[in-house]
Amino acid sequence: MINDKKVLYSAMQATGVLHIGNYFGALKNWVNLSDEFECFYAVADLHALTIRRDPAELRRSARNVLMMYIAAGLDPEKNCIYYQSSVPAHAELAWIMNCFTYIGELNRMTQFKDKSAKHADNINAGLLTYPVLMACDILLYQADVVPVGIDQKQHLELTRDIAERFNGIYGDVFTIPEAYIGKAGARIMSLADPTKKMSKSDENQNSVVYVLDDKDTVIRKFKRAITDSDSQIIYSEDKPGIMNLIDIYCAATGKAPADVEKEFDGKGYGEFKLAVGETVADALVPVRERYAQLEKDKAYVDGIIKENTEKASYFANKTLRKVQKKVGLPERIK
Ligand code: ATP
Ligand code: LTN
Repeated sequence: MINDKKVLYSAMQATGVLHIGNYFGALKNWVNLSDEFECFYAVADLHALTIRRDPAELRRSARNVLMMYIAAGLDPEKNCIYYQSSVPAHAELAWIMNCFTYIGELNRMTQFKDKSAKHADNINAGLLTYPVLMACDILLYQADVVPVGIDQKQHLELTRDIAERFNGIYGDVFTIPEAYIGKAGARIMSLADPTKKMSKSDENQNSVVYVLDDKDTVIRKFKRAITDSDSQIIYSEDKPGIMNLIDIYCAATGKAPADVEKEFDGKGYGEFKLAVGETVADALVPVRERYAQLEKDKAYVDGIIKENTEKASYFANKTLRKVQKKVGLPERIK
């Protein structure tokens, strides 16, 4: 507990600029949590290093994610927004917790298996120990709840296992976190292949709608979205392309799929795609405007980063010192 509130922790990898899946599926839902929880949101830039990156591109995407947090409406006075790499306690605890995690556990992680298959020429140790660093992100802040997508649930279960193992040996050092599955955030699929999720790292730019895309680009991408050859707007597993567009429309308007079916009854795909494109583009306008302001105000953003890094470091170091003491590392002489 911090300030009598439960602690909430989440992060996004700095692997590219954010898209509407990140926004509607995660970020937009985070905005309403800051009254109930003491919230920490990191930009996971260390995690992004598991894949070879251009240094300038990594720096840009880390800054993009951080500013996007604020532009989406996370108040940086209430939410601690920071770069993971700026709080060295993450990397320090990760070494210690690596020694409490079994290779067998890490080998079983489906993300490791998927990413190893995708990057067969670079199966580095970081890819394997990725979930340990993620566990440390969470455990350092004694987080109670962690909002994550379904793909990260296995990592959260591992986090609990490692924390319980450590607590079993040394006493109650870590809070055992729970996955927080809030109001169902839509899982948004690729516009080019509605069986695949929309992803930052997708090479096909037309399959992904970025939060910073301008109105014309958003509309053009939706016009080109892959659908079936039928013409009825029905929410059905048999029509994954249309189902995805209905989900996106619902996420942008707050409507239910049944209402959307009624609204577009008797209308064609062309009209529907245009409506989705316009609605999404309009929903993104305030975020884009706020982002543009932040881009101009470097001093303001830098000030936020400095303050929040200090706040994060304070809580992280408290846990790290406790762990170091428990395992028997020498006390640091100040
Ligand atoms: P990458 O391509 O690098 O895997 P990503 O676009 O899948 O990136 P993450 O950094 O893994 O994004 O996820 C950040 C957050 O956004 C997570 O909470 C995740 O659940 C959510 N998210 C990512 N993609 C989608 C999507 N297509 N639909 C809904 N939520 C999503
Ligand atoms: N692995 C997560 C990003 C992430 C995270 C975290 C999420 C890094 N550290 C801590 C929650 C808590 C992802 O790929 N979405």
